[in-house]
Amino acid sequence: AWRKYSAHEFTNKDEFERELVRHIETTLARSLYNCDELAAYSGTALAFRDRLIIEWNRTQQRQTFTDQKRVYYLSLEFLMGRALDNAMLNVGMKDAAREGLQDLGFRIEDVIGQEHDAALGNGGLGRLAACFLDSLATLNYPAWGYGLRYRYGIFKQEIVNGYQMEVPDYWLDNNPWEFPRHDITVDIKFYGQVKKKQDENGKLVASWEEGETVQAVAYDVPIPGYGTKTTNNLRLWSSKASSGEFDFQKFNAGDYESAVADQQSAETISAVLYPNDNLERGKELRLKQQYFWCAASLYDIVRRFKKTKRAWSEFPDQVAIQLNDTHPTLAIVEMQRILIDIEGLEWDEAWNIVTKTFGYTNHTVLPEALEKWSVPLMQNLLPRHLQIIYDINLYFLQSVEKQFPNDREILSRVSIIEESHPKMVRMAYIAIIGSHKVNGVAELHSDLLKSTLFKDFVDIYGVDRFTNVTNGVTPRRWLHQANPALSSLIAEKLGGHEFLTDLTLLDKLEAFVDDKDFRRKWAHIKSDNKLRLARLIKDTTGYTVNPESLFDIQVKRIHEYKRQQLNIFGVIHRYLKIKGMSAAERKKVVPRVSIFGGKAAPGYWMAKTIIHLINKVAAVVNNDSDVGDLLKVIFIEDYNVSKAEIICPASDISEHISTAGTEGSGTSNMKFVLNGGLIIGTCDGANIEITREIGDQNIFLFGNLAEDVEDLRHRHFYGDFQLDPALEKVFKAIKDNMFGDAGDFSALTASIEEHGDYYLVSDDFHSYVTTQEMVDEAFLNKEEWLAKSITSVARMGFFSTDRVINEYADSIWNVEPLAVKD
Ligand code: 26W
Repeated sequence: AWRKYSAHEFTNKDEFERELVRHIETTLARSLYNCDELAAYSGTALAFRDRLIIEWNRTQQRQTFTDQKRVYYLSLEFLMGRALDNAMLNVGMKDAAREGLQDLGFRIEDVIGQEHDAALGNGGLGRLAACFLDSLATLNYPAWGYGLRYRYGIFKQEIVNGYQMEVPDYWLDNNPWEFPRHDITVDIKFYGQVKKKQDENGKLVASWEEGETVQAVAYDVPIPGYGTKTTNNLRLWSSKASSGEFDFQKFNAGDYESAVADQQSAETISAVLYPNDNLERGKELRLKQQYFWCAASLYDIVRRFKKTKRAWSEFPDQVAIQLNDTHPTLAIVEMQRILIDIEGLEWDEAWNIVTKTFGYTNHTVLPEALEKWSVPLMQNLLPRHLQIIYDINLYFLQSVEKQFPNDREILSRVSIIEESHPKMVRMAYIAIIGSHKVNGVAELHSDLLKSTLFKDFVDIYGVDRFTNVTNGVTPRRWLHQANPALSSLIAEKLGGHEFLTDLTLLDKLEAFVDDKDFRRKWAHIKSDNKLRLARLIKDTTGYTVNPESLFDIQVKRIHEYKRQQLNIFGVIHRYLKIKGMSAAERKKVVPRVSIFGGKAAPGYWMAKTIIHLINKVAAVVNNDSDVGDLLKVIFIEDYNVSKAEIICPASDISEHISTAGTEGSGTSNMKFVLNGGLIIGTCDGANIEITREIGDQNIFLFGNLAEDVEDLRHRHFYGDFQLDPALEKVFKAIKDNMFGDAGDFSALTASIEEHGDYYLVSDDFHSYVTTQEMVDEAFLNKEEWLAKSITSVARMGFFSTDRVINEYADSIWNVEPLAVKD
């Protein structure tokens, strides 16, 4: 009976055209005669949206009906990128759309290009959440994402005179992918006081009174699985003023301005994504965002659970909540508050439910990224939550004291409250204490968590609470969508596209490594992808690059620990070397294009200095006729998901060169290798497991190991520091104003020469430069290089988020996919 109402499904080109025209003429109220690319995009998006929403409705019905355990993924960031291409591929109607659009005179690529990226994230953590949603739906898990509907996503980066400028990213106009649910709202309270009250049974209970309320409104985004019937939901909360009598009274009293001001202040909560990556600044508005989103999401989850009329003890059998970093840690405290203050459970019973429900993923060991909130701030904003945190801490410390009766030190080390001025609440500790599993995102990272940051907690809880789930990427977006030619070539060899849902099937490619014809096609595809990137570079920077050159790419957030400075110093070294060569020697140089991209946090001065240096070096090198095509330096502005889809398939080599022990996992390393690029990298994050999978002959590793970092830093600190001689020459060139005013870069050189070289740039410089020379050498042997490229792709099966999600499902969430019959 359902089916006959789904009139807007289309199953072929003609039906697609019918739907497209219907949307253009009626939904958009446009005439076909003045239909531009933007209208064609909107019409196409609406046609596909109809399909998604039909499946979305069916999926939600099915999930409610079968009533099995669901996963809720709480993330402050979802870096989704564009949705249309993804919807077309997942629904499997892209060819119909291509032909239909062609009939109307449009190229599908141009239509797809009209869409604004949904950029509700900073970098790796946000994109990982988006890949997870794709895999959850593809694997038919009943799963919801919960996040914030920022009015402004990550800022748009413009480069002006070599400097980064930030422009607001207002992205919501005409966004067809979200559905406002004005009927799904939650009132969220802030401030106020806690009073003790007697309940009906005469028991003393805490009551959180007065304060201000802000309304959370749900916006739903459908998440289609690839080739499955599951379309899951991403629910994003938007803030607005509560429609209570509060503003009504002000309004009637003639205080119109202040009523409007209240409304604006409420809307501020979900206004903007914080652009800091790995730096916590302790701003009140950020804490408000976190509580607003956690409280709204939990209310929603609890409301759904209560409809089933089950006992509270069954909550952990119905609900798994995963915390994407510590940003949603308040959800633990809020859940405990709901259970004891509102539902009337005893503390222990409630706490048992909470810890069975939550899991916590840590993404970084950088100390400056660990969230701490000042006690006075929390006291003011969330007085009841602070009390509960104190109680969690009290019971926890009591049990630690029992376990380690003669150890005074451990109590202050593991206390949730840091005894500083002001006192601080350590969010990671709440997350550990309130979860049944804590995981890192790559083997080395998880090992470091256990041996350093969270060592005491391993002693307290045992090692079983701590686990590793190595990251992955979705092969749908990062192979099939970003690199359709390679995807088809692989499908041709493997006899179909099954590898897109079972990436381990790629291993069958190894049989073709020596196949001449296959190699030729493989090489062709790489060239085409490099051409595509060369066009993007021409269009956005004006520079012409030779696509025959070795494309060396480093795209990621700009951060000292990721060491873009090491890369650009290496580029300067290369430039100086070329300058010193005879014409005959220059003939032997392997032409190279060094490509950079990435945003600096607006307040991160050193990162901005690195961008500035890259651009100044580019200006000098690219205009030096001595050098010509032998070296080009490119900074691609406004690196984002849709640009990554063009960039990742176009690398010969990409750089993942963080100081050993600092990168949680890295995920672009996987995207580049999956697209047939090789890697130069340190023994850090998932580089180590990539090496294990693809073989160490297929990757260029260099640099000091994580186990040596502490000692090296210690030696620098005590004055045992020798600037690498080649790096010294690079610094001399900078100081001689070769790249403009040396004063602009003095903080950068000083951080290495004078301030202890915390990130070991000098220590790794020699090894980096010589490894780059090995890269040049290897690139000369085209056939060997191709063999490495193909072999690597064949061995990348492990790095699919499908594998990752299945691991979470088995070892942390204990959830099963929902079987769907056709
Ligand atoms: C509180 C400020 C803040 C903001 C964002 C602190 C930390 C973050 C994120 C954890 C930064 C991030 O994106 N981390 C990256 O997460 C990826 C997915 O697991 C990993 O691959 C990267 O190594 C890690 O840097």
